[in-house]
Amino acid sequence: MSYPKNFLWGGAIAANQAEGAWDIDGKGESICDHKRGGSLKKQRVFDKVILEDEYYPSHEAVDFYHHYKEDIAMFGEMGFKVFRLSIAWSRIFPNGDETEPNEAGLAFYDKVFDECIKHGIEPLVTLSHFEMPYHLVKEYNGFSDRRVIDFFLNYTTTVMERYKDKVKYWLTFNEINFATMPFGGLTVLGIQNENDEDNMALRFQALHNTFIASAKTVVEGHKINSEFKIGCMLAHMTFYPLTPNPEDMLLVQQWDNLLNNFCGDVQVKGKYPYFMSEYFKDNNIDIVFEESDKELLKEGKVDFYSFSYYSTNCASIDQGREMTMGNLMGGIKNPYLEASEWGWQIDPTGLRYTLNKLYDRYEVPLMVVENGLGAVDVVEEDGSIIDDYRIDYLREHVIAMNEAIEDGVDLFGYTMWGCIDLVSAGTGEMKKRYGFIYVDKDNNGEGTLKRSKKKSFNWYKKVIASNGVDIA
Ligand code: P53
Repeated sequence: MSYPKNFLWGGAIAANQAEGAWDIDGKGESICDHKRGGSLKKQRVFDKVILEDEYYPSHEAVDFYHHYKEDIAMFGEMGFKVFRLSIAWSRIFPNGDETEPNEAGLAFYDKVFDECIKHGIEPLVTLSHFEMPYHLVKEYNGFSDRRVIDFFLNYTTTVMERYKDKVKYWLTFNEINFATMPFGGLTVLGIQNENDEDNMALRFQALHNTFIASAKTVVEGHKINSEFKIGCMLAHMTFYPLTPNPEDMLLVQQWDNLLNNFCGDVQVKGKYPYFMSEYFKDNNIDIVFEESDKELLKEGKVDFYSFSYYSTNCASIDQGREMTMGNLMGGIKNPYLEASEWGWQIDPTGLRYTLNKLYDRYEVPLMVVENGLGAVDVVEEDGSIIDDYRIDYLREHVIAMNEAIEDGVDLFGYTMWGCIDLVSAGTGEMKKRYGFIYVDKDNNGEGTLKRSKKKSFNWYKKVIASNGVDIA
């Protein structure tokens, strides 16, 4: 086994899926606060105005806002070296376009980071995890308006300045590459067009503006503290050709370029890749670059590449194949893989492949900042939760990462997604659970919010204590 000595083991959450306290201490509404609960079969409804009688899972979530001490203590008990969380932008700038921050919001994260430090845990902060203040959607149509770049910079420099001695690791935009697909328009970029129609040209322009916001954050961050490590974050979508048909292979390459390599190249290499020119031409997209943009992208290259990895999918030019729900991509079922109850195909070997592929392309340190199994857990009579299926999933991925490290990949950390149960981003459910820590709450919002350890809690504790050796 060969995990490096200072490997960053830990877990990850996002503010909107865990904190709750959606309108407390001056917090403004964010995009997520407008989403109702759904399920695998029922899409989440987005209400432009929050309705009295509807249930919005983010409003209370698992109330990390009031339980953070207890939760971080449990992460400490597991031996976490790192804890990934996001700052809710609308806690700091409730509308997004104010000039002065909300002190109560800043004070909350001071307490959270102090608690992490007390337990020897390094915080890793996502600056934007699907959480733009909703006011910026309504008034500016999100990042389609360049003024939002300045609002974002005001927010990021405020928090980086405030926490410069407490936080060293930062990520700019969560799963930024979702913006290459229509559903990322609102989620990542904050664009909401009439009738919710997708406007491709506007979406790719907004993505460009988001790249600029990210690059400027990197540049300013390094000025605030030269020790900062600032990364990008992508939902890596790994595809295999369904058959040896060369057309399938070509399709994989084209999807990989658009869905993964485009955003990765801009943020790591600091320039638009050659293959996007043809795509833009074919789709009548003409990206407006302001004078200094090219230079900025070059200056604002990230220090490391991070990504989420849950599953893989197949691609085939023959459209009639059975689809899975994995990665919202409508990929095709792989006959060699099992899927989770939510249709996400489980593929640890694909993680080793993906790590090698990314390291070959970028030659920068990599971090897996999301990975895990969303599953239904059963609480036994005596209160125990025997989640062997989760342990099996994680063990296989821990082995795959180890193999990638042996292959020579520079992988420096791993944060398991949803280390404490939280609201699912895709479906809004509580019952799609990821945690080592169970939270007593159901899909309708009922429950005591009491925390308890699952079997995987002690398993992960051993994994960390042995630095990835004791994985039985
Ligand atoms: P949930 C879809 C596909 C891959 C990653 O997802 C995704 C999504 C969005 O649902 O998002 C990331 O909760 C995201 C997290 C999210 C996690 O994956 O749908 O960064 O916010 O919770 C898992 O099971």
